[in-house]
Amino acid sequence: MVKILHTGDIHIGAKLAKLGAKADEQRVQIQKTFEHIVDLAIERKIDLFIIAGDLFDSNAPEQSLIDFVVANIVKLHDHNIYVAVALGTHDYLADTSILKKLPVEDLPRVKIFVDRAENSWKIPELSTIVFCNASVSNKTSESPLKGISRNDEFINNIAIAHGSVQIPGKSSLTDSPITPEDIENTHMDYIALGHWHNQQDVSHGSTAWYCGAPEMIDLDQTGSGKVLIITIDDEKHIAMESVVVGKRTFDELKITIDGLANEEELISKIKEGMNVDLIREVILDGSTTESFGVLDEDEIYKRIGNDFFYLTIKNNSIAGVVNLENIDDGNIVKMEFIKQIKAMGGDEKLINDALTMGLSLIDGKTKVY
Ligand SMILES: [Mn+2]
Repeated sequence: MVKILHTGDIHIGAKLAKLGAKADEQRVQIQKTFEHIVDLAIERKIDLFIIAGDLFDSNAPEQSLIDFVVANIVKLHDHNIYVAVALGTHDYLADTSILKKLPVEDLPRVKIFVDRAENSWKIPELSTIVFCNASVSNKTSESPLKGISRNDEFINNIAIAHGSVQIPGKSSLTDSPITPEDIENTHMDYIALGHWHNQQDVSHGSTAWYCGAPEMIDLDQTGSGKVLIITIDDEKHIAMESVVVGKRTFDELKITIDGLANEEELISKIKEGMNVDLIREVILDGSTTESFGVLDEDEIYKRIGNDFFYLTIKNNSIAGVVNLENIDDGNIVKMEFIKQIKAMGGDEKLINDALTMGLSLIDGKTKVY
């Protein structure tokens, strides 16, 4: 039996620019979550700890971050846990590669796959062999599973690959592509994948999963915040367990503004399910009614922004206007246009449509009922 913890895409040192003033706090959280995963591995008596690429966010992390990672790898090693680390697309193999320089060469239970010529690691104590090709570039059309095939001298055959499983229309051919056939043809017992930040099962003949980023690092991750614990028993039955380790979560909330009577109603919709560890992106569309008045985003941030870890509003809605007298914002072209269309007279709906089209061409925001 072998018990594996599979994580990856930790992105230690990520800039997290999209989180603005909250970026520092989340950067610290990424480290706390990594420590938590290490403690989980010790507590759960893991045999093999896998990092499937992008441990670091770049090849030039600060020294304190390197020391932090090394201390945690040593901790795992000293608890008799084998540690296998793959390069990713952010910390890929180059002269400047940070993973080449980690001072872990004296640790017999640690393997960092930085040598293209040496893509397997034999662990007789666990009757296990681990395969991994080092990523030499962050843009390649070569499959990271290239040339990997089963070695039956070992009971458990595990591969690590950082790349993009090919889904028609969704994935790029130069993004370290992995086809479903690549997965099947390796005949591995388990393939630990990294690169996608949402946890998912992509098994095809061989069992293969993306572990997902353990902590939120970008505003597109609804399936991050977890690691996988895989137990392969002596009969080769595989038990998969997904463990939540991340503190912050992300969600996207689409709200159509039509039919909302006022800002109060909009705020109560935005607040649904809120919590202080939630990063929420609200996307507004539709157009406001007359009673709604002018949407004041700053006011919303001021009132409920602090009830989330981070709240961001993408306003694609248009402001409905009934009373044309109220839209004099000093734009001469706009006011002249309104004057001339109104002077034409005739069918009211036709005039309103003409005003709506013209005004939205001028300022992109105004609709006339
Ligand atoms: Mn990544």
